[in-house]
Amino acid sequence: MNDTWHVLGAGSLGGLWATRLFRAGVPVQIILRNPQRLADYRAAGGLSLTEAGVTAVYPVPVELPDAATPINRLLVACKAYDAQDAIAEVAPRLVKGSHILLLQNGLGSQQAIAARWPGSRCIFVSSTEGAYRQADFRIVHAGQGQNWLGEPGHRNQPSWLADLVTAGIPHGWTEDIMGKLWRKLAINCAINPLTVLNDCRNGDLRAFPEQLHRLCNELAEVLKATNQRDAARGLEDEVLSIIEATANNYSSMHQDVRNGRRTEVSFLLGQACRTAEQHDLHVPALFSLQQQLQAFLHARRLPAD
Ligand code: NAD
Ligand code: KPL
Repeated sequence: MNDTWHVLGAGSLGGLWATRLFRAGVPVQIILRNPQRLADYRAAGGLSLTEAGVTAVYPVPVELPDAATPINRLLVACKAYDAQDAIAEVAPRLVKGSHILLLQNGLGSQQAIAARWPGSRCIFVSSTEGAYRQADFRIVHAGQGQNWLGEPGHRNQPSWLADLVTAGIPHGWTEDIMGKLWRKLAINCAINPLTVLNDCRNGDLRAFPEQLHRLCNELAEVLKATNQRDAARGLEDEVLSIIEATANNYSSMHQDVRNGRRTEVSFLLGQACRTAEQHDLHVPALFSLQQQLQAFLHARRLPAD
């Protein structure tokens, strides 16, 4: 069995995982999109990771999607809207029973991937670690956090979790990965769009207690309708404490918009609104937020889905 970790997406989170695995001596191979990216990577001299102000460069091996080696373990670290297409490019190399780890935020892309590649085990990951790209192949580890891993309907922990221990990647195996993903989605829906529409830091949302209250109530109804009662409990309290704990930060969606990048709105607020529709829920605050956000994105020529 080939135990190499293939990392698809050498951006912020993919780079953070790949460098930590590589420096711990775990076999890892990054898959870059095309020959141009390969040339850029070679020119950069490897992948650099800055942690607590200290930078080191790691010559993590790279390859193209059409390389010949089979893939047993694939870590997909692309944005949710790129993940399916990216996997399709390496799909002929996936061996039967291979494991695909999906790091995407929000929901929707994971289920679509699990349905499209039934011959692989899809492990969903909910990450609260923070990383950003200073430049291409230059990653900054900006926030400590946790990676929850799980596979809906499966209890068995994969043996490769030992590699995460070796690499010092914080993690926990959970039988309730859908609850973790839904909870994070709801928190992102309550906070991120409002920071975009008001062009503000998370802490500035203290000025909108009634809107937050309405949104959290509606999000809790959506969670309950999709059998996520535990994830609905205490949602507003957690949203308010995250606003305090991250008061000086700009949300990830705010940063995407400010940098003219596509957001993952379709997998966050879009997913919440689609789920509400499927269950005939009356959620006026969520729909109004979605409409305002879509108009805002259209006006800036950014995709609204
Ligand atoms: P990113 O934009 O920094 O990195 C994505 C990478 O995927 C880019 O390097 C891009 O070139 C690459 N990519 C896209 N299509 C590809 C293809 N076909 N083949 C090869 N590479 C391809 O994104 P990120 O911030 O690392 O986020 C990845 C996912 O992790 C998102 O869903 C995000 O919401 C989630 N997440 C990120 C963080 C974080 O702190 N960055 C934290 C939690 C969750
Ligand atoms: O996860 C976040 C993000 O910015 O995406 C926070 C701000 C913690 C909650 O929405």
